[in-house]
Amino acid sequence: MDRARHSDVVVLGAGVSGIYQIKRLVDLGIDAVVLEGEDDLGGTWYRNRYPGCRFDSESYTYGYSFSKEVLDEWHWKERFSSQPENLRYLNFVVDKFDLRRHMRFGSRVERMAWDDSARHWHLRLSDGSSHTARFVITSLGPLSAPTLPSYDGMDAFEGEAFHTFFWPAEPVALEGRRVGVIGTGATGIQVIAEIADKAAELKVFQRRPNWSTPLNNSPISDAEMDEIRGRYDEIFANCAASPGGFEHVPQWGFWDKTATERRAFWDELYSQSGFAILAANFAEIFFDETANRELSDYIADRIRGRVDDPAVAEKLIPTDHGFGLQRLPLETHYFEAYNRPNVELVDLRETPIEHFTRTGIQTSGAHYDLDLIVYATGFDAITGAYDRVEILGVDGTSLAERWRDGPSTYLGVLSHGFPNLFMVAGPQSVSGSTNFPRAIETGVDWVTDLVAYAFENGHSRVEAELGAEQEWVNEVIRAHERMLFRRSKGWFTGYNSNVAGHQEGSVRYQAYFGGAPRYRAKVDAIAADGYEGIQLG
Ligand code: NA7
Repeated sequence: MDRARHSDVVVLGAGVSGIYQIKRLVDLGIDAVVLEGEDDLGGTWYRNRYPGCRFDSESYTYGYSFSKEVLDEWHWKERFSSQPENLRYLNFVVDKFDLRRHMRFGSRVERMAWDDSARHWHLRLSDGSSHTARFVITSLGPLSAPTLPSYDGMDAFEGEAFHTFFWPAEPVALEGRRVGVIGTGATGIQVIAEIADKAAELKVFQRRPNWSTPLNNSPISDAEMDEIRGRYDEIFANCAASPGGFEHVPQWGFWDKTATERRAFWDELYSQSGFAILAANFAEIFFDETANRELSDYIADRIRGRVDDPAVAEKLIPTDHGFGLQRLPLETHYFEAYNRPNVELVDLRETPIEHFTRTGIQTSGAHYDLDLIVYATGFDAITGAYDRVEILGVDGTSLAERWRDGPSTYLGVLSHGFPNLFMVAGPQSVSGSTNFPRAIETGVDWVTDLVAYAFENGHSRVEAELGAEQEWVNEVIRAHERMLFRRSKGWFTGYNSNVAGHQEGSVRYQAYFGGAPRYRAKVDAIAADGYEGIQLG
């Protein structure tokens, strides 16, 4: 039998958080390795190669803040950088710190079981090999478990078909081809806008429309980049002080303005870039239905103003949720795509998909002949990546079972019954609700300090206390229930029509919505207090 390799710490995943995590561990001289299932590093930015894939966060707020050298040397070329550039950036960081030698690619962990007598995790990889580790840190990513619909006959389709997550690395021909895209979330909206003028025909199969506003991307010149570099301390301080981890900050005061003043303010925000319209808006829009309704009406008018056919415009306007109450996709000429003669919106609420055929998709209204079908159908978000590994804790308890009705964590980092397992960007942390890298730096730093503390103090077993965990879950629930989106059918509330238990009517408390500053204050206070709520043995 294969002898298991051992590392003091195993990090799962070489994406944005895994890269920073291994950097911190290596700097402390801790024996650690990253196991990555893919053939190379990059996580989200390695996989999602679909046209139009890019940041919705300002590039310079998304990059790592931990290294002055990286900040000085890296030039972001666009305000919202694209996937190829983002992957280059991650490779640049990894090469700069020579981190690749701490990463094992093609190493997908299928099963991990806690051995309470040996006080280590036993990991089994898909190639049959084993690994043991005192501590396991998961950097699995919140959006790394793609999901497909299950329509009859999907396998019978003889053209090309793939999920956006698996868009091939080699160029995919679009010219002269009839393309169908299923899904109009953040991904669908990016890909549709980008390929509308490239495909011969584009059919968009839309179930529920999403609100979407202009990204307003632009290049970053050398001079601008110099100015950004000079401002990095301020930029990161601004991000740290804002609830969403952006430079945009919401303000209370909706009712202090007249309706005319509010419209003028929104005109201004609509022409700004990124999430300004969401995150620099009146705070009331997240809590007060009347305020949210007025803003939604404003955005609906904007959509009407951009789509030539009024009937199509109405189909693109959400009626089941208010603006900003699901993850807001940002777009570049998305609505104008529907003014093109080669683009057709197929409203699945009027004419549902009945089944697939060898040559396309049959709805209740028509048959659509297609050469390529793109599934932009989203992810089993936040907890899906955990469910896809068999994780067995104390007494063989399965994490997937324990979380069947929703995750239960202490601070989004630990889960009772699963000692020495630390999650970076885990469920019920702020990473699902804020500018991701800003949140993961908090998570990685905190986990690294805890691991170092355990080693320094000879603790070989670190477990969340059940009572402390329940209190945290209650805090997560309270923060969630205050917000208008509490019943929205989006991925950050755990909704996914294609995953059992995540469908309409189930409420899953997936992320902490109390804001990044409050989260950071909380976890820092707990660390300062000798890790209150955590049993160290
Ligand atoms: P999302 O936001 O979950 O969107 C998925 C889309 O796919 C959404 O429009 C769904 O419609 C649609 N969908 C899902 N299943 C089906 C079926 N069975 N039939 C028709 N349409 C379907 O995923 P994204 O990838 O766009 O975005 C995820 C995150 O990735 C994003 O926030 C970024 O941060 C990166 P529905 O709304 O369920 O009616």
